[in-house]
Amino acid sequence: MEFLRKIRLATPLGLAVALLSAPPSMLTAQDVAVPVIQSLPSSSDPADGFQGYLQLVGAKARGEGVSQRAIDSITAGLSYNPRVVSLDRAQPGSTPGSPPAFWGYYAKHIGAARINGGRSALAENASTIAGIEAQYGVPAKMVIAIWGKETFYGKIKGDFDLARSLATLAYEGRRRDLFEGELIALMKMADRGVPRGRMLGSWAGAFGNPQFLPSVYLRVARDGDGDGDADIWNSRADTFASIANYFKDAGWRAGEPWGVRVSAPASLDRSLLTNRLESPSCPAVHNRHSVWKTVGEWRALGVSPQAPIADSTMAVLFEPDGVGNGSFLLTGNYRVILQYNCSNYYALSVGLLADEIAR
Ligand SMILES: [Ca+2]
Repeated sequence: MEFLRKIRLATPLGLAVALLSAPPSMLTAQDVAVPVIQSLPSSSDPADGFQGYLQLVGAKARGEGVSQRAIDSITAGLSYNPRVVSLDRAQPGSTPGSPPAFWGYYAKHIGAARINGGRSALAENASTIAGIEAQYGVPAKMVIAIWGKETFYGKIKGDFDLARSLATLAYEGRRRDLFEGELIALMKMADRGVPRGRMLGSWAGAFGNPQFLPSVYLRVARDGDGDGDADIWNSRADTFASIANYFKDAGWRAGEPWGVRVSAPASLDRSLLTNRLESPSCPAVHNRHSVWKTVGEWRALGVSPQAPIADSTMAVLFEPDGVGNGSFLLTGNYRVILQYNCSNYYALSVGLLADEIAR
């Protein structure tokens, strides 16, 4: 079996299946050993083929107009990083059954240090962030909250080589389309003049104060301080402008909150409020929200907002930990936070952190 296991690891899947599915009476070790061993690489190291794969991605990038110089600057000397793959495989998947409690998550991720850090950041950058709020129509507290949630106000940006991480994750193949596209986007960043030495970030390829992926950087990063460089690693003004531009691009409506805490009567029949439309994107997140109603309609059902919100605003009801454990009305702007990271706990934490920062 050891022999067959090696075949399975080291040969193309189709060949291994053909060999393994042959009737045992037709196979002897010698029958299969000669042709198979000749086609095997010298070891079953997952890094075999990595350099060849980089050549293929380089050719694709050339087809998209990336310069040879940028391709070389990203791929030269690159090696497969097994640590990135083990980190990726250690990611918790979605577990069936009841989701974990929101308030436990919130207490773990949004403590006094993050709230106080946000208040200080808002005060220290008051004039810069006010200008960006005026230009993009996105509240300063939202921009600061994203910065705080993503990198603890710039303290944890990651020092993995982005090219190496993205190339490894693309080659490993579990989500090849995503990571190969991001690797080519990184090459395009090099063509835009982003220095190779600045290209550091998380093991999963997100970088800088806002933890953008390369494709997001290309689409929404902005120069906030006017030096011609969208430096979201080192410049606060560039960071704030880029986060605000992300929100604006995702459809943030100025003057509308992300949502509000509400008190909702226990007698409210939640079964009549279930949303039966399947969302095309991350349905598990959206399925936990109710149908849309105006705030005025919610008020008529006895739902009472704890902060100002216009009666004409459309909102869904969300009770992450069930009836009596915290209720929220969420607006279209909550969906904008979900576009940053499609997780209810992420988006709700960012919204509540923003409100605490501005309190
Ligand atoms: Ca700049």
